[in-house]
Amino acid sequence: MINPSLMCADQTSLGRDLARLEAGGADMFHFDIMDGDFVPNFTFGPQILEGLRPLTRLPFDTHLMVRRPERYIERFRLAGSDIITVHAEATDHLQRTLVEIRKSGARAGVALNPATPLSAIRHVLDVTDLVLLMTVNPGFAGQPFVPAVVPKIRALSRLIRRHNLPIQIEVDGNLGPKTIPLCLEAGAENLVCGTSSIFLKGQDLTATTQQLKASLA
Ligand code: S6P
Ligand code: MG
Repeated sequence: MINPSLMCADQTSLGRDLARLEAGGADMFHFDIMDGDFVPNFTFGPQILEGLRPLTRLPFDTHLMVRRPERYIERFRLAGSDIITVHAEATDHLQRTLVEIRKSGARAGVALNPATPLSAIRHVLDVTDLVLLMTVNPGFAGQPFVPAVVPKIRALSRLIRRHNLPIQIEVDGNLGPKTIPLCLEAGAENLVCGTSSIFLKGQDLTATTQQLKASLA
């Protein structure tokens, strides 16, 4: 799955970039929501998703980098999110939060920072549809890849296969020509793509998305 991160798009022309990415073969769109507290940056609110929702039928994948994300599930679901992912580090009641996401009608995702062990989600896998393993520390595009996450992807992939769980592994952060093969080989299925692969300076978004798709085929 090719999942472009809209925070890397031209912020004055999100609708235009969405169409270019879809034309290149994007499978879904990744929205990074930041609260200036859990991570030291700000991005979109639900109005942006609501505005873009009529422009495409592709799923909206919402990555909440927000403290106490349980407060915003309904807002982002109503704005058009198909997947809502919360950080295990950001909520006191992770199991309840994931159940609430499913109840809203969205698929429930849980994200882990590079330093957070897999044991943090061991007991919520039955209420999880997607696990997002961060390969950078969240907050910004264009950061260095954390290689220690690769064995974590492999361990999660083994766990999922061993128990035959219907859970997708998503990875996010500095995914480019060198790091994508490592993540795929370890078992990642959903690639959040930013400035390391699709949003390349001066290059056409449709072409870079097509090239990435072709390189994965
Ligand atoms: C980071 C955010 C990500 C970035 C993505 C950018 O906090 O969750 O989704 O947008 O990592 O990609 P890149 O290739 O610039 O690291
Ligand atoms: Mg993200």
